Formats: sequence, structure tokens, C-alpha cells
Amino acid sequence: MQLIDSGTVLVTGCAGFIGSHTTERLLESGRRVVGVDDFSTGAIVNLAGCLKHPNFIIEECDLSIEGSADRVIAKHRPDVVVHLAGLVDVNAAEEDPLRNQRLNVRMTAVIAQSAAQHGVRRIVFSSSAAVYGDSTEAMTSELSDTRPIGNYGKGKLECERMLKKIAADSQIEVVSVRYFNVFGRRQRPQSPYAGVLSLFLEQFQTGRPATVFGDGFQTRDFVAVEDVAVANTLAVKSTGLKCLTANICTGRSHSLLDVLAILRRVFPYAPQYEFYPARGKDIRHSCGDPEVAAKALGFRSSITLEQGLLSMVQNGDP
Ligand code: UD2
Repeated sequence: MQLIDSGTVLVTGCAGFIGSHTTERLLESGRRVVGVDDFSTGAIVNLAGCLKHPNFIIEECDLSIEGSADRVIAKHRPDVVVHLAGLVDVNAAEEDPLRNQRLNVRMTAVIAQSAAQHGVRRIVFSSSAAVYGDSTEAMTSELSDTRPIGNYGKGKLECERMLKKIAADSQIEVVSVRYFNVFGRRQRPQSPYAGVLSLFLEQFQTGRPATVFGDGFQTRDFVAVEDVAVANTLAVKSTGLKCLTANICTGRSHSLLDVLAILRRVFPYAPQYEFYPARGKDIRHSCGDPEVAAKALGFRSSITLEQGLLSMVQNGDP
């Protein structure tokens, strides 16, 4: 597979969980990066390594303000835009659909249109496994049905469709990456959208019982954030993609009880778990088919759930 190794990458949401790891990886790979963040949920501490890098520029900017995306893109003329900024709180997207529409759908449209107008070669868009909803297939592939349950997933699907149209009507290339359950350092357990792994880990570390919603047999495809950063970097660099949609996943699923068993080996004296009623709208099983990402991007996850959890225990945050 051929890779393009030069040109500026503009990363929106660079100070967030996925954004900061992606920015680090792009810098390591030799790219110049312009990071954009409004620091509403992202944190400058996440960029500690990047701020010292000579190829990194930070732009503090709220991209939902009219004209701001156009101004930043016109100023830096990036080769690629990696669009990660948005409303990541699934509950907030449910409670306030207009906010979801403004921060996820409209903002993506404005950025993509501006990118196409300013000759950006490619936009990499952060989509989600939420577009599949509660799939009954053992493994969801990009050809599986998309039946998102909530506003968050519906908004992501709307963005994918809109980006496909922009790719068809202009020169710009589009890569929509559907992240499965991303975990790792810098996913703050205090945030309203923290994943179950960071919540469980914090509970084990502070000696509190892990809170299990439902019976614990629900499964997820947990993908380490460092692997996601590699996938995003390949989505920037791989050539010959006019319009691609790819799962970013491991192809393996684990139940919450599997996760708890791994953590108990590390924390043998942790208290017993507490079981609570299942969350409304929770999906039962989720496992992604990784083959499109493998073929089109050359991406395969390399970090197992156990390795990822152990690295979180050993390295702490950030
Ligand atoms: C993930 C994404 C979400 C959206 C959704 C679409 C994360 C963090 N969230 O939600 O953004 O894309 O997929 O399907 O990746 N649980 C417990 N105890 C806790 C917290 C959670 O048992 O303290 C359970 C929860 O009820 C669920 C499972 O753990 O069954 C995973 O929950 P999650 O919030 O980490 O992720 P998910 O798959 O609901």
C-alpha cells in the first residue's frame, strides 16, 4: 500500500481523548499538525507531548461559530482534515437533539464544505459503531444494516451520507472511520461519556465495587486508543481512496465479565461487583468486522484488551 508522507494535517478536537493520541501519532510519523480545539471537553494537559514538537501548531477555536472553520482552513491550507470535534456525550445528544444537530451534523457539513472549497485533499471523519444500532449479526461489516437507536448514531449516519455526496460532487476524498468501543489513557472516568473500562478501572483502583448494568454478559469490541491513532494516521496517508467507510475495531468481542476477570487478576482484593438494572437503549452485543480497514488502510489492531488494561494500570493518566 502506498502512503503519502508530506503535507499539513488539521485535527479538530486535538485536545480530546482520541484527538490527542492521533495528533501524537501524526507528529511521530513526520506530519505537520495544526490542532484545533475549544477546550470545552478537551484538556491542554493531553497535548503536553505535542506542544514541545516543532511541527505542531495549536489554534484555540470554537468551530461551531459561523465563519471560524473557513478562517482556520483558509489560513493553514491543510492537505487533510481529521474531524474529531463534536458532541461526544451520547446522553446529551439524546436530551438535546438540536445541540447534537448543531455540534455534530451542521459543524461537519460546514467543515467539509469549507475543506472542499479550499482544495483540501481528504477529510477523515470520526463516525461510530452507533450507526449499526443493536445488530443481530455476529460481526457487523460495513455492508450490514444501519439502524441507529439514538440521536448520536443517527447524526453520525447523516454525516456519513452527506460526506459521500460532497465527495461525489467535488474533488475531495472522504474516509469515514466507524470507531467501536475505544478505551485507554486520557478517557476521564469523571466525564459523562466515559466508557465502561475507565469506570471499572477507577472503581478497582479506589477500592469501590464495580457497577455492572445488566447481567454482565453483554459484549463489546474494545479497541485501544493507540490502535485508533494508528488507524487515523493510515486514513490520512493511504492513497487511492475516493470514498471509504471502514470499521475501526479488533474483530473480537469481550463480555463485561471478561473485563472484570482481567481486572480482578490485577486487583485480587477488590470488593465484589454490584449488579444494577440494564441501561435503557443498551445494545446487547457488538463486534466489528475489521477486514475493510485491513485491506483499504492496512490497519489491524495490535493491542489486546488485557495489554491495554495493564498499560492503563501501569502508566496512569495522561
Ligand atoms: C458506546 C459508545 C457510545 C456510542 C455507543 C453506540 C463509548 C464509551 N461509548 O456505548 O459513544 O457510540 O457505543 O452503540 O465507547 N456499563 C456498566 N457499568 C458502568 C458503565 C457501563 O455495566 O459503570 C455497561 C453499559 O450498560 C453497557 C456496557 O457497559 O452495556 C458498555 O457501556 P459503554 O458506555 O462503555 O459503551 P456503549 O457500548 O454503551
